[in-house]
Amino acid sequence: MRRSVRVPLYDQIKTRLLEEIETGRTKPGDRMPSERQLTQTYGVSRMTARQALAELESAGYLRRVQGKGTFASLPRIDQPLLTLTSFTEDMLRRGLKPGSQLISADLVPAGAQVAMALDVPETEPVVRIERLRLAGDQPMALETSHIVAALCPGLLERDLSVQSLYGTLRDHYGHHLDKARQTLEAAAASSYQARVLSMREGAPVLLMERVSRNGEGRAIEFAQSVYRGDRYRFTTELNRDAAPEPTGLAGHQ
Ligand code: 16G
Repeated sequence: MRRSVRVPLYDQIKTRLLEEIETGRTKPGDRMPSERQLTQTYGVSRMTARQALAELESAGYLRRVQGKGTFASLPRIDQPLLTLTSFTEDMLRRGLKPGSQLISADLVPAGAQVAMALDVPETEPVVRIERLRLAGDQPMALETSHIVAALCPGLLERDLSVQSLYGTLRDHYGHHLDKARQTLEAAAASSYQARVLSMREGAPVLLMERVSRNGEGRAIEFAQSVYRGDRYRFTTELNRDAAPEPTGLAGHQ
């Protein structure tokens, strides 16, 4: 290993092992190297090896099983449900490499559901983009975005397998997304979703629908996303407002 002066050794080992897991070269359940093996492979002290493993364990990338050894695992992405962020931003914030595979990009009439979400007539042409979203090489979500074509001329020619959609909408079309309304529900992966997301058919997925609006309240994007149920956990902060006392519950404390 190249001994970098700025990045501590345990951090370099941790990054190596993490890459192995995130790229799928080491699969969940595979045995991880022991402290002793790490000291031999990288020529580091036992303390350094221990620290690398401890950090991976606390980040959920490995599990120690008493008497059996240490095994790789994939943690869930803990996603707050309070801020309007893009997939690219979400992955970067977690130190993961965002990626996309473009499945399809077409110009289609909005149709009833999209028309209602984007406040346009059903015949309005919309750009429909279907992408598989990746963290490293791991499939995380299948996203279908709809944007009114008149709001983004030339969008179909842009390479959205390498560019962020939100970044493109902002930088090339001046659409700053300010707020969004999102719903979340559980479902079972269809055979198509299972194949694309490398899951078993019927495995749990989370369906999200999001309508994002600009500062003037105009609907810019309607997205339908299917997230792997085994890789995501959504977190939200709850405040107890000064809600009105429920009536008719006398006797309940
Ligand atoms: C998020 C959004 C999606 C949007 C995408 C843009 C949900 C739940 N999430 O994943 O609407 O299209 O970010 O990501 O729908 P990008 O800017 O990285 O392309």
